Amino acid sequence: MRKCFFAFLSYCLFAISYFATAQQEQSRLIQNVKSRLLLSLNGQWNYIVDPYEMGYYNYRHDPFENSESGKGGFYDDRQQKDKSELIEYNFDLAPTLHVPGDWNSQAEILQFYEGTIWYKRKFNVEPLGNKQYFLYFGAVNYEAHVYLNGKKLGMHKGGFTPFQFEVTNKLKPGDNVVIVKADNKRKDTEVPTINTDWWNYGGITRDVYLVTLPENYIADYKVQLKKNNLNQVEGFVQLSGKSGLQDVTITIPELKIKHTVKTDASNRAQLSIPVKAVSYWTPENPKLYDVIISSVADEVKDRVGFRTIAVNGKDILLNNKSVFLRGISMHDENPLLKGRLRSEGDMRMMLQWAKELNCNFVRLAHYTHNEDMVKLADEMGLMVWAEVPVYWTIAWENPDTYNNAKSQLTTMMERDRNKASVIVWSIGNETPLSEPRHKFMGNMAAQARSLDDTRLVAAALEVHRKDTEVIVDDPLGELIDLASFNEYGGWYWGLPPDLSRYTFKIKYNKPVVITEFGGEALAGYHADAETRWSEEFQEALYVSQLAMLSKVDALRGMTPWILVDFRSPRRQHPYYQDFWNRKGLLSNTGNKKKAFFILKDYYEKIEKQYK
Ligand code: GCB
Repeated sequence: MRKCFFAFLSYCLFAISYFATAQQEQSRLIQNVKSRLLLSLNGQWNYIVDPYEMGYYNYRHDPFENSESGKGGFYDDRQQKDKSELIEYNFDLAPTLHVPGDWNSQAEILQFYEGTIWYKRKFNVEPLGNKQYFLYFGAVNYEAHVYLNGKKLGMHKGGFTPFQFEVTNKLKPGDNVVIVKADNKRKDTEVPTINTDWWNYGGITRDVYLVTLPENYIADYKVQLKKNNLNQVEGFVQLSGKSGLQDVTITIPELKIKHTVKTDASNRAQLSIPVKAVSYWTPENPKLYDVIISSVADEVKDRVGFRTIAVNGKDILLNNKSVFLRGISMHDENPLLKGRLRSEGDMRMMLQWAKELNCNFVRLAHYTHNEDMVKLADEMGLMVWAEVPVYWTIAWENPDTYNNAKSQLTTMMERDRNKASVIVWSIGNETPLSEPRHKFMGNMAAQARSLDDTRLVAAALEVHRKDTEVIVDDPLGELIDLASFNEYGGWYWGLPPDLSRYTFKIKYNKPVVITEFGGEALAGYHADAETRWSEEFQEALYVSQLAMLSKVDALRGMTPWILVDFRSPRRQHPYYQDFWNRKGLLSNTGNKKKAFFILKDYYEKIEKQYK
């Protein structure tokens, strides 16, 4: 009996672990996917809104996937064969949504929708025997179950990072059907958790591709300057599968570099290449070099900038020169569409506004933004603060929550490891002090450091106050590179004229970067500077903040909150807000508020000082 029980137990454990692995997406993400042979699956996808998840669960609320026949779910795309057959859905008659794009901004009825939507699209392919194929998703918010030709490929959680499934042996010549169940229900153990100050846009929000690769393709690589060394490129090339020992060549024609190395038993080659006469990447000179990586079977091209970033005492050093981070925070949202940024034009608009503000830095808050955004920052000369959605009150003691956060951090860092613009990895925002949180965040910091020693690690911390002292002493500050914190003087505490009385007490001898300050104004609403919600109030707040912050000796940057008004369910005032957080320096229609010009002038002065 006992034996029987143990056999049963070990069977269960095996089943659970098998199921857990089978459910995961493939781990090593294709580096620089856009440079590959792609079949774009963007465009119109049919969709079914499914608030009760009846396409996933049967009437006993058991998943169809687990039932004996495995039949009945919407992933099957069944066609009615005879008139009497009962099928209570039909993708082909269903309306369509554009991919990439959130659903909230595409149909009025979906504006507040949180739950499951099923997507379907057909594509045509003639798979070749000597190629490998992957289905690649730039991002789906939040939980995605992906099916190809009625079979489950797997599941992915996390609304802002890419994932892929190998489909080499699962494609059919001719028509193929991909179905995605996207579910954006908020849950307290997820990352982010249920409470955020942004819109929970659902759906397939970023590009979808079928990627064709040769067998033994170049899966991943890193080509960046070594830490603190302007004359040495360091990195690696990782080939897929069982590539065997072989030569890999890195060519940077403009630098006259052609460097060949051998892969080892794990199909990996380490790189260490001396370089000279490099035109270093800076915001003023966003120089990118063509880099070509080739192996026996494959070749991939990238455009890479070379720069170093470090801190020394109170200074931030870009290529060994002290810089001031003239930044602005932004969400991944086009206010004109009331939805996620969908195209290069949308992204350029946002970064161009930052440029007009005289910025050299952007905080891509509060989660991983589109890879194209970071590429544009590379091209346009904007340094980037990249962040994960560890925001406010995460389930600090839940191991799955930690693993999820860690995996989102890892994926972001792997995706963007060759982008010169990214100088800071942020592990979270305004996380409240407690022992479990400190452990969680300490592990996140260690993970970030273990993956990349060439960039800074930071987080947006909180402050507390005693009389007129603003105190920054969060123990997490010891583990990160910047004294980076949010403070809402003049809005959530004090009024703009009071700020001149405040001073900062900062525990660490590190460069100070104010990751948020700001206040709300409804564009076009004019009154005196004492009247909240007026442009004049916001303007006075910026004037007072900048005067107060200028007294901080170690001030080396800021990313005020925020470039443009953004949607948030927490912002309920029917007249001033109407579901918009109005802290933007631009309105949701792109009008510049008065405070925009205060910050712009301030940055102009700072730029001259740091020339
Ligand atoms: C914060 C948060 C940010 C909010 C902002 C606000 O501290 O980091 O996500 O949107 O304040 O407007 O209150």
